Amino acid sequence: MIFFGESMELVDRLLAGDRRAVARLISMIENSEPEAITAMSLLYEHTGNAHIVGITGPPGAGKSTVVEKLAIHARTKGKTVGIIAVDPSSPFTGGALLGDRVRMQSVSTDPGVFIRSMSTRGHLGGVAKATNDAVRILDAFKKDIIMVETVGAGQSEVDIVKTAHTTVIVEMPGLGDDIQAIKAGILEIGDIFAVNKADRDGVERTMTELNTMLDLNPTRYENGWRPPVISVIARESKGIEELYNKIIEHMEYLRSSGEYSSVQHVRYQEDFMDILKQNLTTYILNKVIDKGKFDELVEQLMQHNIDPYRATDDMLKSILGEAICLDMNEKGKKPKKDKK
Ligand SMILES: Nc1nc2c(ncn2[C@@H]2O[C@H](COP(=O)(O)OP(=O)(O)OP(=O)(O)O)[C@@H](O)[C@H]2O)c(=O)[nH]1
Ligand SMILES: [Mg+2]
Repeated sequence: MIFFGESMELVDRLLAGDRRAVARLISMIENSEPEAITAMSLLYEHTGNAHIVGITGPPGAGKSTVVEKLAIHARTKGKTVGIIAVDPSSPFTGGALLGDRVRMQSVSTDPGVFIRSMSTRGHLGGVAKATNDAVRILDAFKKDIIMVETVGAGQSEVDIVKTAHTTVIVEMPGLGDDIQAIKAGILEIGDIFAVNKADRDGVERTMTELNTMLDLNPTRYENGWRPPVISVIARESKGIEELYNKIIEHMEYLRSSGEYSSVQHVRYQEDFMDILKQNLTTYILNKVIDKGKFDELVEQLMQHNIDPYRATDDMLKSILGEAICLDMNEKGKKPKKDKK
């Protein structure tokens, strides 16, 4: 348990550049410690400066390698870097070859780089919210570019990249027929497509396919940014400078076109909504536990004395004092069919 003064001290240390304070606060977020909220609230005024880059794509496409090389390149440009990997199998958590991990370690000893992996398990408020908080912490920690790596598979990954300014999709050649299905979802969210492992066969074909699919569906960018498709050999740092330049170009485009404010609108809206949802859920669930009515209703459900919709309505009515189940008529019952 830490108190207000301690939260304040933690934030002061973080703002003064203490890496251990950053690690501690992210852990508090991961463990859903209520005291973390005080710290996050105090941090808030120091956030809003970082360029947030989502890096996603299929498993093993080379996302971590791309992230690492981008970080090295960004450092040569004098930028500080924060990296968050939301993936249990990522090299950051030790799932990959030793060689990758050693290289990661060399980046992580650079005081201008902060790397953190986040487990996808066990977040009461959802992994997207925990990640957003971690991003904000690194933002307040004055990292210029924050990269968030996720495996592009489920909804939570999409939620995470929704809050990025620039989303890079890392692809690789040779995904076969599955590629159409995979791409359908990612075309909507990608600002830049990096086809990695260009040292292998089939990179041209993958690039052509991506370009064709982008051209088939130009509504998203007809008046603005057309997502570029570039080839990369991350392992050899080839194409990394071009990728980095595209990321910077995209940010400049966002600012000069005014799209930045609509991206920010979505980011702040999602963020606010996440916190609202989490607090509301906690509030309601605490009441459910307090009232002890939950078990009673489960019993009735088992007896088929009540249906789950009606049970939810009853439960919420007893907590909030009003019906919020909109499908029910004014008596709170389904209308009976007229008998003929
Ligand atoms: N041939 C080739 N292999 C590469 C290249 N870049 C990365 N790899 C290898 O691909 C494998 C996966 O790379 P990662 O960077 O861990 O890929 P990832 O997308 O982060 O993987 P997950 O996080 O597990 O989904 C590793 O063995 C890398 O060494 C490349 O440009 N060419
Ligand atoms: Mg990875």
